[in-house]
Amino acid sequence: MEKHATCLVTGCAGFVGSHLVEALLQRGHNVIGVDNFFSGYRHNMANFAKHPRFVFYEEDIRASQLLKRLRDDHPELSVLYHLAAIVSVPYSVEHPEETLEVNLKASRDLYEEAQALNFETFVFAGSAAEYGEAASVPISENAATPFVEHASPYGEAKYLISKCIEDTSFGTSLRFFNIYGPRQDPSSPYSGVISKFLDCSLAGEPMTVLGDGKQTRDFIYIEDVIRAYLAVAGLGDGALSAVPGVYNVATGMGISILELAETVWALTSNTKGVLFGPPRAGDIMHSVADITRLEKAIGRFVRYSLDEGLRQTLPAYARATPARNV
Ligand code: UD2
Repeated sequence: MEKHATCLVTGCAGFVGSHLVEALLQRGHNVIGVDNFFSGYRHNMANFAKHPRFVFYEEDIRASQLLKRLRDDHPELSVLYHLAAIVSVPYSVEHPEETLEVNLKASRDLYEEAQALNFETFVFAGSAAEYGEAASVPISENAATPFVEHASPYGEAKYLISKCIEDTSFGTSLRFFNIYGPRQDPSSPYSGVISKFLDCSLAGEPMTVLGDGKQTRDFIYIEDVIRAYLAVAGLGDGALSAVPGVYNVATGMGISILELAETVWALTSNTKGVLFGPPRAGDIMHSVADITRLEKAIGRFVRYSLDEGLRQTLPAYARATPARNV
């Protein structure tokens, strides 16, 4: 019999969170969403805000007794997807205390409360930033150790929560590399490079490559990310029980930023090409994941090549973008 769970998604108005909510609702689950619109947008929830199996709470994850109050309102709540965070690495460097309050303290409180309330699982949005500048690629999960020098409070906090998960064997941390897809916001100077390249190309502007463009990244399409999210909570197509542990989520294939620009250029018939800008402070050179551990646990979860993923993403950037701050 198909299992129908009640899931809490923190950060439900964000790029990834909103895709996760949609997928859970499509599969018949109930979803409680929490967001404070610090970096998420109400328009990201347009497809499901009025869905009968979705309930929204405009709350900060630092609010006292948040999980207990939600559980009191929804006694069947048993799965926690924790995506809410300060997501900008540069912002985290400028605001270390606020970052540690949200990404570390509030996250750890939620994790401990979920255990105390006997949740079935807690799925955490970890990051490739947990590895700092890795000694070699592809990067396996064991490369994150207490001795890694994190370039930002963002990376440090993500690592400490993943470590709690590893040490207690309750829940799952998914260490995402570079995610892309529709709804990724291209408007900030630190937005994901794919969202910026697509946005510029379709607006007839040149793409800006920061540095020499030889730096590599491992880009994964949002639908493949969601497949991993569902599977590790036992809500995917395969196993019906949660898969605890810490796992990389990526494709295992690296591409240089220059090659990425060429791919986008070919796909969009951009006539302006690229400009070169100064390298970004703190940029890491190579970031490509070893995904063997997650493939062993949930099977093949990467279905989109970069070219296919970009083709799926393109129409979302071609449409007139709605006002972004509503
Ligand atoms: C990603 C994550 C970040 C954190 C980090 C950990 C995204 C959007 N960000 O940062 O949250 O987890 O990994 O390592 O996934 N670039 C250009 N032109 C542009 C914008 C960027 O050349 O207009 C370059 C940039 O200098 C970098 C590469 O593209 O070398 C990727 O940049 P990014 O901001 O998309 O992602 P990254 O890997 O810095």
